[in-house]
Amino acid sequence: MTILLHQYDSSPFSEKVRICLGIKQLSWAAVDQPVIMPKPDLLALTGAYRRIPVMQIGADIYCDSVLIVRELERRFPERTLFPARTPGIDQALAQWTDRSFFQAAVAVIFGGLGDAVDPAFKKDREQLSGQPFDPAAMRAAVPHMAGQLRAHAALISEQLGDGRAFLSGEEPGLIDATCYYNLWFVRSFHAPGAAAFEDLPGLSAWYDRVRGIGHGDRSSATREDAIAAARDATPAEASVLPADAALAGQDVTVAATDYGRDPIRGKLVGSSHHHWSIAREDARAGSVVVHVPRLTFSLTRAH
Ligand SMILES: N[C@@H](CCC(=O)N[C@@H](CS)C(=O)NCC(=O)O)C(=O)O
Repeated sequence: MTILLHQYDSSPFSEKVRICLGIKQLSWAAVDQPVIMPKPDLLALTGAYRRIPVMQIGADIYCDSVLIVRELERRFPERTLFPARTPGIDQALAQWTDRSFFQAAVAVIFGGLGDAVDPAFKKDREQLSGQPFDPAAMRAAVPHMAGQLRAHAALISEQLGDGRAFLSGEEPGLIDATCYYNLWFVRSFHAPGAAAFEDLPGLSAWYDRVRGIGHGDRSSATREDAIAAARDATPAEASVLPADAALAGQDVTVAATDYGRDPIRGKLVGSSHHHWSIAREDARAGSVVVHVPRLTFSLTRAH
């Protein structure tokens, strides 16, 4: 079954996944979704989750880059994302890159762009985050945030200090993708912001090596094709952890706890220490199972 990645090209979290697809040299198809709401074709698959990226394999829908890369490694173990055999700590690194490091990159980009940001985008992101999108405050924060960005990037430079090609050693892995995408985001959307990091020893050469990995064998598919692929497929077998037995088959909601918290409703059909799987029916996509990570999501029994 084809790997479909619901994404848009300017999405940094999608870039994390695209580099992982490149490391594994996989074939996949990009399904481009809108950058702002509404996203009816994405929500037909996820139920409510609006963020990007989302990976679809048949009728299995994987939300959040953290769970997407875990699932890629599970299904396609060749060319491992964990070349140093430290999968736990490598995946834990997302709690750094996707939060404080990402926030510094966002602040440098949008503070630098200032009033050039599209009003519809601003309004959408205010709804997404529940916070005002305030260009003046962002601009005022740029000197501090550029310093933060440099401090984050200096950790990458330090890791490269012994002359290694990639962050784990001579082979690229998930940690290269997770550390790379924030710098890619700044370089791509507010090039002057890259002054905060590009002179750090080893950084630019490593950046070019990670960029050189590429995105694997990319094609594209339409949103209609993706919905048809879900409708024509049967979700993979799932099982629930013994600790979650009381919730098995029950109506639940799961939602992100940081931003874009729209709750996904369905029946709990699978779980592990790392994820929950929710079965739902959709008028267009048929029977699908939506998978979310446990970390940064919550689960509530529906009443
Ligand atoms: N923790 C999520 C964060 C995803 C995220 O914030 N994605 C951005 C785009 S890179 C997003 O969805 N923005 C709002 C939107 O596109 O509607 C992940 O790792 O996938």
